[in-house]
Amino acid sequence: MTTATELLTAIKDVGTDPSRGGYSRHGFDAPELELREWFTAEAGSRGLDVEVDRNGNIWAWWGAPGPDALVTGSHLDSVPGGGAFDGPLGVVSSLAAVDVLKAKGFKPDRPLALMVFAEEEGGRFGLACLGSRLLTGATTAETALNLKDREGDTFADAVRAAGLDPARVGKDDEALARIGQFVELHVEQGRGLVDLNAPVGVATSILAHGRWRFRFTGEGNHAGATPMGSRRDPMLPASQLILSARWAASSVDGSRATVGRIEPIPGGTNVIASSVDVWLDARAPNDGRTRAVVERITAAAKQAARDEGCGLVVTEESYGDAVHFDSSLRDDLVAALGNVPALPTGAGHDAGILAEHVPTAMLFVRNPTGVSHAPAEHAEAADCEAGVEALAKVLAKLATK
Ligand code: HGY
Ligand code: MN
Ligand code: MN
Ligand code: MN
Repeated sequence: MTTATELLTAIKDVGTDPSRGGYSRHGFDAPELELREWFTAEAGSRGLDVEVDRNGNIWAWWGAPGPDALVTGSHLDSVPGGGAFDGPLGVVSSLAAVDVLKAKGFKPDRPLALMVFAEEEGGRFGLACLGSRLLTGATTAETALNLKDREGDTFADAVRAAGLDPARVGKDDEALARIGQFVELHVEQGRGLVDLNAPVGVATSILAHGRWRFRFTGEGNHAGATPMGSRRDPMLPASQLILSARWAASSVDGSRATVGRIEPIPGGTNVIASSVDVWLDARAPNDGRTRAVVERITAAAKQAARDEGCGLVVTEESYGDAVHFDSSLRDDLVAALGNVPALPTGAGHDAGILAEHVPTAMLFVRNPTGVSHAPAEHAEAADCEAGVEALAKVLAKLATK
């Protein structure tokens, strides 16, 4: 029997990022590949049969593969400079829950699989939940294969380097059809459970959310030799976009808008940029409000680009409507766990992508800092164990006929 904390400790040195702090583990990069191998060995040592699907998602089977399998899992990749728990906690908890069930002599009455999804954060290729989107067809193979990382390597290059065949990437009906129900355990990414004074909760919904790239084009020139009145500087409308994101999201109830990444080209201190890419992450409780926020920001950015004589092209890189998790499966979780709170989340998850196709539920583990996507993300060992106990109970209930 290994605890979730012991398993997290075993991987604590993989993918640390001294310059950013925290972890940088991205889809099919060296640290993530090391973690995938580690998971494969851990699953193998528990007698689970491991396979990798066409899109690089890992499945570890307890018993023969599907149909109507009960599947649990999460992801091992992180955002740049992320915390130790977002993703890995769900993966290690699935392994620890198998230990708990095996120690009790439990045998599932239906196929049971642990899953590790590929590139959930989009930290390398920009598109979140890439493994689950490809599996379900929410993203096409063509779109995915052409995505580029910051070094210019494509997703096709990355899957090839990981030993997969790019020609087989894409919607995988056969693999998807094996999932009867899906449960993802995840560290909570806000203060919901802290405020409710509960170690574990179940998810009700995920905000509608998406990512948009704003490309402003101006005129590259010399910082000293170009008079202020003769400039077409794309950093000006880019700045207006950032300010508008705060203003627009503050004016639409329940919405959030963030600019966390900006890339001026060529990026020299003494160079007026020739173009700037700015990525907007916008979220709200429903489609209408999310679209309203993005429209307000876009209108402000367009006006600012015109004022500076700059061009602007806006590209929607990903979008997903709000997710409301299956209420009957949630009732099953609550029946297995007793009186646990149910709460919404502003974060996206592979569970949210799968929810369109199969009954899906999530378990959250309390995060005392309320911080996520940053090194301060945390979960106490006792709460991680409560999460494992809860997951084991849920798996036992759902896998007993
Ligand atoms: O960005 C998100 O919400 C997620 O953690 N991928
Ligand atoms: Mn995340
Ligand atoms: Mn996550
Ligand atoms: Mn010079």
